[in-house]
Amino acid sequence: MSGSGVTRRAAELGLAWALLLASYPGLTDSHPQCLDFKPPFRPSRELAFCVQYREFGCCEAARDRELMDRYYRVLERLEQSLHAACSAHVQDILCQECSPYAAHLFDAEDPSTPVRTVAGLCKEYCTEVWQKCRPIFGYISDDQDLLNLENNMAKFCHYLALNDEDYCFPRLLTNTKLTKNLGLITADSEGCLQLCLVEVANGLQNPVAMVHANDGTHRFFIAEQVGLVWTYLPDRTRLEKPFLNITEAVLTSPWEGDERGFLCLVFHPKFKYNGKVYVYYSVEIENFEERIRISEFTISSRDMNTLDHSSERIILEVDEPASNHNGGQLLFGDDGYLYIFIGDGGMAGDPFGTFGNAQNMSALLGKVLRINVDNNNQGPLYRIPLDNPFVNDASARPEIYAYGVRNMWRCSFDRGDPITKEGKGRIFCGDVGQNKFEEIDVIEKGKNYGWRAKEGFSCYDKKLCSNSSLGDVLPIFAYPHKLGKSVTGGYIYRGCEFPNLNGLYIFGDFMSGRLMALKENRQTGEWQYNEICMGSGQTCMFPGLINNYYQYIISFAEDEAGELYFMSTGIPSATSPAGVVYKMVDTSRRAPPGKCHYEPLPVRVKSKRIEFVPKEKFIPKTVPTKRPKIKTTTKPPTRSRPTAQPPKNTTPDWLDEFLKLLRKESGVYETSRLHPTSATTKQSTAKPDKSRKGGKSGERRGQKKKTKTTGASKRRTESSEIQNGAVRLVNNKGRTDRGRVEIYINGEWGTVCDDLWSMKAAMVVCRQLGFSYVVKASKHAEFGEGRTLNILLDDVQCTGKERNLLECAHKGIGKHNCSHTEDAGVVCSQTENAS
Ligand SMILES: *[C@@H]1O[C@H](CO)[C@@H](O)[C@H](O)[C@H]1NC(C)=O
Ligand SMILES: *[C@@H]1O[C@H](CO)[C@@H](O)[C@H](O)[C@H]1NC(C)=O
Ligand SMILES: *[C@@H]1O[C@H](CO)[C@@H](O)[C@H](O)[C@H]1NC(C)=O
Ligand SMILES: *[C@@H]1O[C@H](CO)[C@@H](O)[C@H](O)[C@H]1NC(C)=O
Ligand SMILES: [Ca+2]
Repeated sequence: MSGSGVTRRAAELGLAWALLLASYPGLTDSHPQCLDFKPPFRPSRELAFCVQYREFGCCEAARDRELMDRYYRVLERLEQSLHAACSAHVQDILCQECSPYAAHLFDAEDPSTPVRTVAGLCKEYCTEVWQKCRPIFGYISDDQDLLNLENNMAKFCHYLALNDEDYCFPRLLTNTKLTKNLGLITADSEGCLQLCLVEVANGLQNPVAMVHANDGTHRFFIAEQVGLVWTYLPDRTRLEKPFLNITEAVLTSPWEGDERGFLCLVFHPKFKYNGKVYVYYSVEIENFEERIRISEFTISSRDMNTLDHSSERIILEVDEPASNHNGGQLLFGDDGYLYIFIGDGGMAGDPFGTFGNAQNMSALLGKVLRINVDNNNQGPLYRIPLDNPFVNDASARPEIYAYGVRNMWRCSFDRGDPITKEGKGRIFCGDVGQNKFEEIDVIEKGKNYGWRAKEGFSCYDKKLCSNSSLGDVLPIFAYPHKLGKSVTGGYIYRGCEFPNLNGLYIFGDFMSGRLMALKENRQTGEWQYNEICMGSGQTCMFPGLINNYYQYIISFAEDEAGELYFMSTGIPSATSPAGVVYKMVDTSRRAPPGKCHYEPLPVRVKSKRIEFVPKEKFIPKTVPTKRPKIKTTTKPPTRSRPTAQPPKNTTPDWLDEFLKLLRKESGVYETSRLHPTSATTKQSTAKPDKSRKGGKSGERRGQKKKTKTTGASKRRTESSEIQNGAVRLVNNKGRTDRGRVEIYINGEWGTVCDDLWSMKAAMVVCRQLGFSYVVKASKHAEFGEGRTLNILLDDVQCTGKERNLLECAHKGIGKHNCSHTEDAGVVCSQTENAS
């Protein structure tokens, strides 16, 4: 990329920020934030001093105690005669550190200005305190600039005022805009819950699943549809050697929307003791016949981060009459049994046999199965749990746990409320619909979920549907295809970090990219729907958070601690590395600091670590986006017409249908404009129809139109064409303007030694990254040691005009007399006077 290109991009970014600020003149959105740049919380112990912030604020009891000590020290120094008039002011002023708006009050959000020593005070209040209690400031603050103004009230109070008048103390206490709904999830005018994201992993090829081992290590394992599983350490570094590589055995293709492939893995609940892992994938046997296979693998005895690839034992195989609807979920229940969620076998309208597979109890397709894989080293590979619902029905397969399902794509067990355990053990599934409705089901033993008699709440096969012995269970929720065309089931949030999300079932739609939530009303048993959108305004303006994601939501995940993630991609092809894993973040309230702390058990690593480098960016947004309104449908549709064509039948028919669908969609969603013309350039034999997958183009949700041009395909070329001399800044503070300097030379990233490291060299780096100014040339590994990398440059001497560090004088690539304790860094800035 040329230098002028970089500058232009920087200029655009600057413009975007100017627009953002212009559209929020009075910061109309409330933005609670603590001095540590994190959301406020409810203290875990009662506060004794700053009691007005005991329900919600930024102080734990320890800090409250320190403030009380400070208060008494101020009073000790203060003349006795002033105590009566001033002690309450001293307390109020000190306690603003505990306000949920502390970051605003202390002007801590803008890193280019120093954090204040005294909270921003409204002019009237400041005047009053100055007149009555002027000496207290000398005991509260050590800011000489402030104290020098002490004799001039106007200047003094001007110094203490905030640019944003709404936020000053004490006015902000009575500003209903700021206090209303404080501590609750921010919802926009249409009730859309505003959440934010953290990028956790990227560069993945259709990441279909992310699971943990439940062994205390807090590792996570991400599976790609091609048949690769990667091990990630809790600090998000990836291990170079795959956990599993069965790409040779897995049947899939690069065609967008191909549903075949490696679909899931799950760790045995006693994995820690037996080392067993189960996987679910597509295979081709002779004559192009296809099957799904459920296999067992055992952990390698030499490396706890890889499976023993020779240990595979096939537990179960099921013939797949068509290449779509392969199901693909494995879960272990609290009962220790393995639950398997299998699709109806494919094509449209479950056409096989007399009334389809899903209602045919002799078929395993279209079912939820439950088997016992414990103690299977001798004897049968699995056994039937004695209390399976159909063990006594000679005409039914004994593995069946529930039936009448179409293509359940992503199911989860509810962990239950963290305190009461209420809800524990419920199974939630998203069942992909035919051509009208997508549904969410709660799976119970022996129950019929209706397909193909019903789709959602409505009849699909009228004859079956009117049969009084159907006895089916309706979904807890269904949505029409106006809102999305392929549901991706999620999780009930039961994590620790975001108390407001507890009990919300969060799921999405693969086609429309919509994120959604259901919350149970425990009195009525009804499920209340809310859409989830990316936080607007300042909601996501916390360090390290982003507010946009790629549209094709493939799967959701929970980590070992119960925090929630999802995976999506801009290009839904099994060979396109455009997949990203996001962690969901609610900035309305966090758990009290320390509450969610855990110590992962150590992991012995035998392969190379690949450090995580986030690529996604926060995108300033100004215009709230409109979305179509939801209406829950309980009425049967006027007609049900299977529109799908058989698979492996590449005709323009389905493409036409598909394109129509895309065009229709592009009319509906302002936020998500698809590019139908590009779909004609791709070949496909698997028919996406209204099934789990399909689609085209790398749109992002939660992103402004203006930035739309940075689509997935462009990003792809960027990442695969890193130029020699490219630099990146690495730090653990989630900041983009500072960090350890890492440089890319001949295919590897490495560090730079700080010998002779100067502002001029730092200037070269900052300018390269689009910043106009350099604040600091940092030395001695201020931003941490890049220990996993090689030290590539030393004795770098620049004039400041070079395009990159390679053009400066240096000792030679890889030649140095340094250690990582000398890693160089920079602090850059867009403005001249930053500190
Ligand atoms: C996976 O295994 C195949 C051979 O079976 C090999 O060609 C490929 O390079 C492996 N991939 C990785 C990432 O190790
Ligand atoms: C039910 O499924 C079995 C196994 O696939 C098949 O042999 C049988 O013909 C089906 N029955 C009906 C009524 O379709
Ligand atoms: C209704 O379903 C039952 C059981 O599946 C079946 O035996 C019966 O023939 C069906 N009746 C009609 C009218 O299709
Ligand atoms: C490395 O060499 C440079 C001169 O090239 C010297 O200034 C510096 O002190 C040396 N550093 C160490 C750690 O030996
Ligand atoms: Ca159903």
